[in-house]
Amino acid sequence: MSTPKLELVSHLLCPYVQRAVITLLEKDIPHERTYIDLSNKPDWFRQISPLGKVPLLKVDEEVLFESAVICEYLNEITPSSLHPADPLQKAKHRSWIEFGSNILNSIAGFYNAPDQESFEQKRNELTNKFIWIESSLSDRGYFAGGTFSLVDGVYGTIFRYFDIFDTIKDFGVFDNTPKVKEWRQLLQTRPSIQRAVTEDYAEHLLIFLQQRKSYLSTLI
Ligand SMILES: N[C@@H](CCC(=O)N[C@@H](CS)C(=O)NCC(=O)O)C(=O)O
Repeated sequence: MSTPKLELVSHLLCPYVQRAVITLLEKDIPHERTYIDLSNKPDWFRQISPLGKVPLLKVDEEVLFESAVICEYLNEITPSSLHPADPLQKAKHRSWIEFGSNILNSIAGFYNAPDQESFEQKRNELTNKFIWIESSLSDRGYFAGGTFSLVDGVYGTIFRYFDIFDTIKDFGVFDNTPKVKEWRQLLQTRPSIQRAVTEDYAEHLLIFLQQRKSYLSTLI
């Protein structure tokens, strides 16, 4: 199958966009990226985005939405797979990808928490979610061991938040999850994960966190 013309409609900070970028980079797929301002959505974007969300993938004249769908499509139109072949293992990877989206909700709760009490609640929620992952991780290497999979990309974008949170304070979220800690370090070295954001990502994220006017903002 020849690769169609691909354009990823993106936002500088969006972790779901990063999932798609990581897949594009892992699979070495030529594409264009267009960044939009979600606080001032262009009309052309509103007209093609059914949920008003990024990422969107324009495929020639067609439009795909939802990061999971986009990643699966990109994975399928190119050789080799970023999923295990075994149906049960593949389904498990998809479950943990979904869990990753749920963690992103907890992360949003963490940086938006208005006071110390709700902040602590969200910190504990995150700690407990990583304890769940600890029990599903392989003993060494990537999620499934030796091979990088879509699920690894998802968690690479999650850990990127903690790279910035760590510059504010050590919140101890990974204190009881040694395998997750090692996995996080390994993912930091993966070129597709490093290159899934622009060079000024950290600056933008810090400004975004300051603007929350949340408990975390007061610690910055
Ligand atoms: N389930 C969606 C979630 C995408 C999503 O939440 N994108 C956010 C940015 S990270 C968005 O576009 N929000 C719309 C807005 O802020 O108005 C996916 O996996 O693609």
